[in-house]
Amino acid sequence: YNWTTIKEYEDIKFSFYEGIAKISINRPEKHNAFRPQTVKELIDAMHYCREESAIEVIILTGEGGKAFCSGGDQSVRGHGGYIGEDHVPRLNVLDLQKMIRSIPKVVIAAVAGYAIGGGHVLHVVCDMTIAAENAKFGQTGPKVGSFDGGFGASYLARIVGQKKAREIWFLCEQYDAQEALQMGLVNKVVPLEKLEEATVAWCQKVQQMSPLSIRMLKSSFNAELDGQAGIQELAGNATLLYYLTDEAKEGFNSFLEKRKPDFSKFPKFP
Ligand code: 2NE
Repeated sequence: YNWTTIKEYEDIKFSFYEGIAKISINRPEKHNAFRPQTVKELIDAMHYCREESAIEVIILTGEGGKAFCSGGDQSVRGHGGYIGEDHVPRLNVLDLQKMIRSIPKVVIAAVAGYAIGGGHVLHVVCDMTIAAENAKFGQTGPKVGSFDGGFGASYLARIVGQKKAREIWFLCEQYDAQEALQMGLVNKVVPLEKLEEATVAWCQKVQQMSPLSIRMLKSSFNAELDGQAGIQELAGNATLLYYLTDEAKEGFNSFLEKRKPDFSKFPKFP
């Protein structure tokens, strides 16, 4: 694939091919562990993806074939969070998780090697996951003095069930690609050398679909789980659709024309 660079970063690669954006964590020497800078860049790229209409589907992946992401970079963990150049402790990956969930485009995780700790949660919050045969999944929080009780626990439990999610967190074991497939944690397993091809093929299938339909579905799936924030997202999309109607246009046109609105001509559905 002829990926062209969208923007240069320090810790990630961000490229484009025929409507597909690929965001790839590029710290293979640390199994793609993220530091605050990495997450800042991921957030920036995800924001770009949201705003850029030429981007229809997003792939989240890791460079090197040995790891998707091994979670927070333990070497920069300090008092109260992960510490960057500004010396401020952060857990900014939580903001990234929310962005992946609420972006109105499908995000597919392409996992080769380790998806561990906070890196595991990143694939969990993606809409779909394609795993290479060498993929390894698991949480390590209770071993390394951490936990993700947000999407990392409750959403994980919605995916694999309460018993399995508790096992994943309480035992901190690693699961291979086939085990992950069996528990519904990933959608598909492919040989490592086919990972990109399989992921791009799924992107291309999604690209054939109605974007508004995909957008409504994604926010509908979220609404069921995300409480008022989920309903807000779905309702925002309902407002978007309403703004496209002549009925809504009559409302603001009447205001601008300083007259009473006439909604009588619009259909009343059963
Ligand atoms: C991923 C795993 C199991 C791989 O093991 P192995 O033996 O294949 O590789 P190795 O030698 O451990 O790792 C290769 C290099 O990557 C670094 C290692 O230190 C090593 O570097 P050198 O010693 O060769 O210089 N590396 C790997 N993961 C790293 C990390 N997360 N931070 C910094 N350096 C890392 C094995 O590497 C492993 O268990 N890694 C740690 C996984 C982990 O505990 N992650 C943090 C969980 S907490 C979290 O992510 C989190 C959260 O719980 C809540 C909110 C936000 C984040």
